[in-house]
Parts: sequence; structure tokens; C-alpha cells
Amino acid sequence: MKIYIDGQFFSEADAKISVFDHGLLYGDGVFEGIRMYHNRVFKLKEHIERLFWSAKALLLDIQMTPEEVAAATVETCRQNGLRDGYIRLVVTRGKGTLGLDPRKCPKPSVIIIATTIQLYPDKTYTDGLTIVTVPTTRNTVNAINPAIKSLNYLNNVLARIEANNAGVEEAIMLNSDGFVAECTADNVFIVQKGKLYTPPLSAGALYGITRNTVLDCARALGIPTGEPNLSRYDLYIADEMFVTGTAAEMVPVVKVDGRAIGTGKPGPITAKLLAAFHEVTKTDGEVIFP
Ligand code: PXG
Repeated sequence: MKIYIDGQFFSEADAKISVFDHGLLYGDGVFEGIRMYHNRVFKLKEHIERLFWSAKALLLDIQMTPEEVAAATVETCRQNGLRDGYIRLVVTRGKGTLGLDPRKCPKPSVIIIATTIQLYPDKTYTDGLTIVTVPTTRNTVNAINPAIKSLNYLNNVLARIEANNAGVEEAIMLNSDGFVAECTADNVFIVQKGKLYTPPLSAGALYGITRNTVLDCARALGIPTGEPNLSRYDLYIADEMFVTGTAAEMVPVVKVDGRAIGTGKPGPITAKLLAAFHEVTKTDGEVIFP
């Protein structure tokens, strides 16, 4: 494996950053998870745009242009001979002092890892996922805005631990008003009477790129969509439910807090949207090997 760090490629053993990097010391940095499908980097422009938005929110100057970061990302796929897989793009605040003042970190580090991934076994996609709502609420927009894809994922990690303690793989996180925000690494959707709903971004969620893609697919298929506040009740009485994320794609959810969703099996609209999503992955994104 060849890993990109600040303009150079290193073997896995030699890919190292300083213990004084504020990404490590304070979770001070931003990241993206990106997929390659069929020799293309899926939604690369959208991911780079979101990376720069996250950095801007943290007043973190990446010191590269979006075009340069995009080119480095594609080059990392090439260096690793990958046409399908997963990319982790990380920008840390860089090396500073033990104090947390980011002004002491003159040079951010850009790290790109390209590899393969399977988040869930095939069975999860055919049988569906069982999930629970958890006690830890999503960060409020005025604390650490969940729209910022930062290296500080403790809010999500705590929720995932609670899900794991309950014997399941993913958690539904509610916001401080009790409305559904998102999962720990995925956005949430329900289908109710033929309409597709997902919580509004203002409920406290990442501006998911898969979420956007699925909404586009729904519009193209003529499936009505809406973004209302959703309570746990709305989830329990849904006909279908699924979660979306770059790594997971679309995963059907068949049980929430002990309540079977719809028939208790992945639903037909979920299947239709997943097929449409797979079609988009064939044509979207930067070509890796021309
Ligand atoms: N919400 C959160 C909190 C996320 O971290 C998503 C939604 C989905 O967004 P995209 O743009 O990917 O559709 C994410 C995705 C993983 C993993 O291994 C995924 C994410 C972060 C860390 C790990 O699945 N981000």
C-alpha cells in the first residue's frame, strides 16, 4: 500500500505523522470517506467541496487548492492500482505544541489512504439491519456542528458503543429536541405510503453525499420526497427504512427498538432506489485510469 502524506508516497510502515499533530492531540482536523466504483472516484468534486467547507468552518487553511487535493486523491488510487475501493482523505491541523492554540500549527498535513472495504457482510444487505435509538444525543449545531466532518467523532463513537452494548451494529441518534438526526456514520431515510422522507439537515446531520444522491434518484424515479422532522414514532410506523453512507451505500433497516419496520423485510422502494444508485456509480466521477 502506498499512502500519500504532504505530496509524497510512503509504504504503510513508513507513513507516519508527528505525535505533536493536533489531529491526534485534539481531534483538530477534517476528513472525507470516498468510494471508487468502476474506475471512477465517485462524487469526487462533492467530497472535495465538503472537505473545504469543513476546513473553512474550523478556520483550517489546507494550503492546497481543491484541484490539487482532487488530483492527489486520483493519483493515490493510481499508485495503488485501485479501480474499486475506499479512500480516506484526512487533513490535520498539523504539528504544534502541547497547548491547543491552533495558531501554533503552521502547516496542516494532508493524508490520503486508498484501500478496499466491505463494511457489512452481504447478508446485511439482503436481510436488513436491526438498530436502536441511543441515549447520547447528537452534538447541537451551536456546539460542534454535525455538518462539519471533523476528526472529533467522539459523539458518534459514544453512540456506537451504546449500540454495540445493545447488541447491534448501528445507532439512531436523536437531537436535543428528541427528533431523529442521523446514525453514527450514516443518514436515515423512511418510506411511508410511497413517499420518501429524511430528516432536515438542521436536525443535526452531516450533509451526506449518498443522501443527496438517493434524493436525486428518487426525484428521477418520480418518488415524492420530503425533509420533515421525524420522531421515533415516525420510524416505528414506517413502511420501509434504510440508512445511507459512502461506505455502507444503502442498507435496509428491518427493526428499530424492537419494532419491526413494515413487513420486517427490506422493502420494494428501497430496492428500486438501490438499483438506481448503482446505475449512478457507473457514470459519475473522475476517471482513475484513462
Ligand atoms: N453521517 C455521518 C455522521 C457520517 O460520518 C454520513 C452521515 C454519510 O455521509 P456520506 O457523504 O458518506 O454519504 C457519514 C459518513 C464508515 C464511515 O466507515 C463513514 C463516515 C465516517 C466515518 C466512517 O462508514 N462518514
